[in-house]
Amino acid sequence: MTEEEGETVRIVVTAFEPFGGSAVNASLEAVRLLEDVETAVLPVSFARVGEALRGIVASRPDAVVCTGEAGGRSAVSVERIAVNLMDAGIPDNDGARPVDREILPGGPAAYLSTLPTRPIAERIRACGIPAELSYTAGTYVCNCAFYRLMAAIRAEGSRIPGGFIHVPAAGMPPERAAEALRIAVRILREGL
Ligand code: PCA
Repeated sequence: MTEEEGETVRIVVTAFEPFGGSAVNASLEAVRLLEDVETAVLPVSFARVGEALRGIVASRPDAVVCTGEAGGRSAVSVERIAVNLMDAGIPDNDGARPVDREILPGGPAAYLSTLPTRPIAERIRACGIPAELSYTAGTYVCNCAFYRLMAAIRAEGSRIPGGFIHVPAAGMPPERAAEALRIAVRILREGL
């Protein structure tokens, strides 16, 4: 479809700024290489990331894929579940370090990704890039962003696909991580 036919599909892919004393974030290095998607950089802030995501969802995109880097993982992790818990091992970029706290007090215990997670992981692997389905996005800001994204989509009464993909913090070249994200975006476009 062409733009003239009014069928422009808006897919927003977010990355995170560096945190924890690092000068770079692998998600940002990868997302910078993407073409034909809208991109946004999220703050590594428990307090501020929700507002940023609500703004993105309120702009009525057709899909939102959040990405972040995962230390200690060597494969692209297609996350399936966000939990209503903050347990920060290190302070976020605002100096906050919540422990044993709910993201949304009284909110649902968890949200599931509405991305086609299994096809995404399988297609990335088929292209020779290590990828896996993951059942925890941790309890730091990435999980919080994933949870806030799904809550925002729900609050808008929207049914758009949304979810989270972790790329390895180290050991995977940005172009390879970007290729994995392009595959995810392609699958989303096929389904929209
Ligand atoms: N990774 C962190 C937060 C930002 C990022 O890129 C995480 O996995 O929670």
